[in-house]
Amino acid sequence: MEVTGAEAAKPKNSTGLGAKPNASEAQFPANFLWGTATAAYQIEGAWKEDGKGESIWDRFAHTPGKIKGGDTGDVACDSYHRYREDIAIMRAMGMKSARFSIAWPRILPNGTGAVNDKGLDFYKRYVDALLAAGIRPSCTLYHWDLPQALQDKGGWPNRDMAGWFADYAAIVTKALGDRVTAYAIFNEPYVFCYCGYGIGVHAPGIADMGQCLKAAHVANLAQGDAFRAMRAIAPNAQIGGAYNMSPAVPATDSAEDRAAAERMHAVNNIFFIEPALTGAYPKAFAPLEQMGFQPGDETRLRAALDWIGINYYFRMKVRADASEKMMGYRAEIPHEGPLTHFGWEVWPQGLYDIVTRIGRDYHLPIEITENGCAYADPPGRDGTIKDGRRTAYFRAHLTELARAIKDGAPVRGYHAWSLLDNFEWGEGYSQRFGLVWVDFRHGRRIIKDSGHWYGQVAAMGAVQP
Ligand code: GCO
Repeated sequence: MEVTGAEAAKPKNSTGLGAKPNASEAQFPANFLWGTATAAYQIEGAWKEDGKGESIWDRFAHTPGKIKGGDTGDVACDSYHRYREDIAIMRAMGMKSARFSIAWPRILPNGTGAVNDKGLDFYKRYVDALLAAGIRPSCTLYHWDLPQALQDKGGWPNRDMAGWFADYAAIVTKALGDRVTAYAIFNEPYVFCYCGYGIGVHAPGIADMGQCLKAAHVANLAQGDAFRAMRAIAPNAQIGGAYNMSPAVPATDSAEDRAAAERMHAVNNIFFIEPALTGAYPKAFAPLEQMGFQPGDETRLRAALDWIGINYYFRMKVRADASEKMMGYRAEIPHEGPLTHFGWEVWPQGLYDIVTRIGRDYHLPIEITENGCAYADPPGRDGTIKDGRRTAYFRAHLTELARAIKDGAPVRGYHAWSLLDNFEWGEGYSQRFGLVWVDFRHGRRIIKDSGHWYGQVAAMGAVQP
């Protein structure tokens, strides 16, 4: 049969978008953790309430020209006040796990020193409400909102950050340790180092690769120091991390492009996993001197992670390029598959590819900590939101995930990004990722058709035809 352009664009061995999978091929384990993910700065609002200190994202978003439309997280989804409504929605959708993050400046307004009890109390109430709803709290300690006071002392490139972060992690684990059993130390350390210090499109808005490399090394030291501090307080907690990952596809079969793809895998996918599990950076990329590596760091870097979180959105095509002095490659999102509103290629097989590789390389339990898509489908006259493309996206990706599990990948949970439409960093509120529509003017929430569909998947433990 001649393969048409559309067919050709469809990922090989994947259901592609809109295809009807055979439900028997998309079953999940009985105790699979179905969940959603959010982050403090993106949903909470209350940016200076109850003693909270300023974060680098407050400062960045209040700086003219940094965020599309001049949006800020000052109010966001107002989840600081409406969290019980959010949790009721999670419960109605049959969720079993909720990824949320702690805003460091709510706990330590100046980053170190006096603890703000009102901040700790908020997260204790949040966790208790999740537990009362039968939902496992999955707590991310750092999803990018650094106390501005610590950035004023140099931020992540400053080696003192490792100790300050470990102290903060200990305070939170002590406060929540009897209620929370699942922690992610960081969310996407590659992104907050590269986008925050390397190219400046994220807070604190610094574009200096030297500072980026130093920040990456300090973040790895902080991951190790925090892991040891948390383990000492909560010996039975599941302590891991959420890492952005894209399968690195060589642009051609040449040796140069294949080597470039491996360098990209080292830099983009495992730069914060290898040091934790081995004490050493990936051989494909280890600029130790530029990172400020010191004797003894190989011990401090170690963190015997209990699980690995994968944030998957798209694959990357990688081409060797000697003119790119630092990494020696250029990587781009291909446009062979359909594109989301954000312009990201929809490539479900990429989830299969990265999950099977990480499972094979590390043999640790995996949770999909983020996967989702931006589409702007608005409420119809009948008040429902017919976001069929988002349902097709999740159906195709979950089908690939079920295939990976069937082929032996140790995946125990999946968190859709995101529960709510929310503040999408530099894009402000222009990119809607939620299973739930948020009316940002009045705070109203409406579960989208995709959210109802996802709830049925969670109830059935299978992707329905
Ligand atoms: C990330 C962050 C999320 C984003 C989501 C969509 O992966 O960048 O964890 O905060 O909002 O991924 O870009």
